[in-house]
Amino acid sequence: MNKRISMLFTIAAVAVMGATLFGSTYTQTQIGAQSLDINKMDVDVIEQIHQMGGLQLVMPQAFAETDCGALADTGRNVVEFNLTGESVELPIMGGKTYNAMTFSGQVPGPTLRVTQGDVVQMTLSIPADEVTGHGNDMHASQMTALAFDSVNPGETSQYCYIAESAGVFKYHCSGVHLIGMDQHVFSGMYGIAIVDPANGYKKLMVEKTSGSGELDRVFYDADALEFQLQFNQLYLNEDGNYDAGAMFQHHNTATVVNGIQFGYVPNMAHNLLIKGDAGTNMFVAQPWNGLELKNMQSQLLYVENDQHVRLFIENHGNEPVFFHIVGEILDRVTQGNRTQSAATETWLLGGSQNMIVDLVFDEPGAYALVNHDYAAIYTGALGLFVAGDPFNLNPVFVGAGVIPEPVVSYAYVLGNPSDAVPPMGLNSIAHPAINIHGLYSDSVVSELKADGLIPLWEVIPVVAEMILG
Ligand SMILES: [Cu+2]
Repeated sequence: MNKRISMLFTIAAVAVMGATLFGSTYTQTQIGAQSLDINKMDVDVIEQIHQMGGLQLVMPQAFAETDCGALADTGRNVVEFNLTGESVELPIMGGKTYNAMTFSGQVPGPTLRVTQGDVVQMTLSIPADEVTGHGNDMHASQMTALAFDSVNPGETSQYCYIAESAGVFKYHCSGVHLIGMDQHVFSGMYGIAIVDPANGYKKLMVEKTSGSGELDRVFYDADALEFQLQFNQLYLNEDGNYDAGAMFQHHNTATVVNGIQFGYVPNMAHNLLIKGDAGTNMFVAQPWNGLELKNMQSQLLYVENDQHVRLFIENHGNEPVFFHIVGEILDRVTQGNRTQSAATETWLLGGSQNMIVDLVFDEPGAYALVNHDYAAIYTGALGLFVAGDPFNLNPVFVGAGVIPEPVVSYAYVLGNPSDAVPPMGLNSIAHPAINIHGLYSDSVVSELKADGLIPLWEVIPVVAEMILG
């Protein structure tokens, strides 16, 4: 049945149902001479809907598929976003693994980045050998929720929408016809879509005092070095399977940032460079500490001093996130494309809520990003930004010939972790280098390596050799 005809049938079915519902008064008092056999109509309507495959199957076709063709013809920029739904086993802290569900073999799923007004063509494919169906509920869209319904193994679904609103938006698996949605999301099926404002981002204004205390304003260009931080929880039993009972009681097993507990803390290479001994931890929590952990080995987030830094933050979890950076003030908080606060210490994100934080790290140092809920801090929601050269490593790197001259950020030597770096968009400053870090399947790691990202587990021994002679 073609789309136009099926849509007409839908309209006809609704009209007939309306006549049936109002029939007892309308048909008999107003058009008594043509009164209908209501009992007979009921049977016809149900039979008609049944023949069409049910209303649920007709409506997505009428809205989603038709729109893909129509939107592309408007001349707008069309961005394709292709995802697969895949169950894989992924590591968790303590040398164990858990049974993860992923978008495209990684947790969180790939980040979509578009500009306000773009058309997004979202395609979700489920491999034939996948154990369950999956769907994709895209918070950046405004369309019938029926489009987000699950896709069976071996099948593909597609919908299109216009990214009308700027900001950060969650996307997540919708389970199998909504059943198991919690399991799929907490097993890893979540990600973000960043929609850049059509006219770009605003300059950042920071109030400062100077001289003997006069109030001054410093303006930073809209271009910024950007990171993405996605908060969530894991609810697991001993076998690494999702524990719904624990979720209902809000008893999480772990708190994760970009899928990993304590993913952005020092590792043995940092111990060696800063403490002179790979085995002496320089930080209280270093669980992902060893080259054999490859892309799972913890990494640090490097920024320059006096640089405009922009953070895209989403709370995918069941618990609030009290976002705070120890030793820093959040210079600007934006939600949607409206400024919510400036020069604030902490900002609260409820479940499925997001923000953009703009800030500048004035002094060299290590700054801890946390969910300032102590239960979250101690179960994994803790990472470190390192600004400038607080450990005086430039002479070490230059002396060993690792770099020709001092650098303004360790990112120029070691790169920033790939899972914390969003795709480039309007007003993005390119990261000096990016290393392979994240909760990835082996095939994702191979792809990133082929794309030229740095496998630090191969590079660090070479750098260490250069430094130690
Ligand atoms: Cu799913």
